[in-house]
Amino acid sequence: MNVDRKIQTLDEFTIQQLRDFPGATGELSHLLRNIGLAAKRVNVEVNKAGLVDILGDHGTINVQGEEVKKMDIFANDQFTGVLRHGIACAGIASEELDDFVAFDDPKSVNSKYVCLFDPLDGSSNIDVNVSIGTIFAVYRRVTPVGTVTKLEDYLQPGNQQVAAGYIVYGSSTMLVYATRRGVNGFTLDPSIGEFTLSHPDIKCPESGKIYSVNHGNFFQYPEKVRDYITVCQHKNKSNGGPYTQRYIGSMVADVHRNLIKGGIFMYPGTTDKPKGKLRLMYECNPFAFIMTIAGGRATNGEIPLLDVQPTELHQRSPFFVGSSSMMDELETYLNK
Ligand code: AHM
Ligand code: MG
Repeated sequence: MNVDRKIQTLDEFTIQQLRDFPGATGELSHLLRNIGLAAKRVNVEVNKAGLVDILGDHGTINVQGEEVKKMDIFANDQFTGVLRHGIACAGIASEELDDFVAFDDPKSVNSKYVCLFDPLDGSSNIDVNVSIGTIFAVYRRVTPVGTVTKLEDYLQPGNQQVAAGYIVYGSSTMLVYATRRGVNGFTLDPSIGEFTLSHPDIKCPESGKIYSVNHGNFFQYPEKVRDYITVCQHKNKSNGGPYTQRYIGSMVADVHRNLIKGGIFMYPGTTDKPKGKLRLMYECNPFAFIMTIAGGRATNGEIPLLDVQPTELHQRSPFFVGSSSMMDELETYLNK
């Protein structure tokens, strides 16, 4: 088979971007390549999930007090493994691990980046063949290169992210990542086993018609959030409502769709869980960064999400993210 040279692989793309920065070391390209590699391995297993006995609860409870599926552990091992053995990552923090892992081999301590990730988000959807994903955030460490990383390297506000991205294992598998220069999406071409550039320079439409929220929790949401949701459901000349409600229950798939089509995704606090469900460091922050670079916005309901100073690796946060004009509309209610 002749490879069509119009295609651009993830590796080629990141290396080409480097050329614009003569002083760049290429570490970020390496790191993204490693993430792409782990994603391909996870993708193979996710696709086989219906065939082999890798489904089901692993029988342990993770640090969030939730049941862990086998695939969560497999994905965690893949991402941790490629980053540990690569040359671009000094340490990781994962939804599946209580504490961060500071790599202490000579290559890793000389790396300048740390990576935080949720290896398999929406994993309860695997059993029913619904899209799931991986989410990651990359920060430049604040401790000196040459030493092992410390907690302060991981507890940085989202506005310090160097890159963030996600992989959606769906009808096709896509890797989308953002740096300050833009957001680009790559679709896995299974025939050559490469992520290829399919969605260059993604911009989130300024407005949209989709709102995504768990309606089952409606009566547990703060009144201001309920008021906004009610507005979404009504005819409204100024915003072209009523909007369409779409909620998959896999944030990666829900926010990916809203990023491409325009929309708003919300996981507010509830009376039972005032801080909501989602984790700030490896679920909310990466999407807030991606959406902001793409022209949208994100808030925790009080301040821009990216400005939140984290205090714990696994802290939760209410989360609202989406098209800029829908976020404006939401905020008129939140600020009332
Ligand atoms: P997980 O990390 O246990 O997979 O949970 C995160 C997922 C998100 O992908 C999704 O948006 C949310 O949980 C759905 O939660 P709910 O069922 O409460 O609406
Ligand atoms: Mg998750």
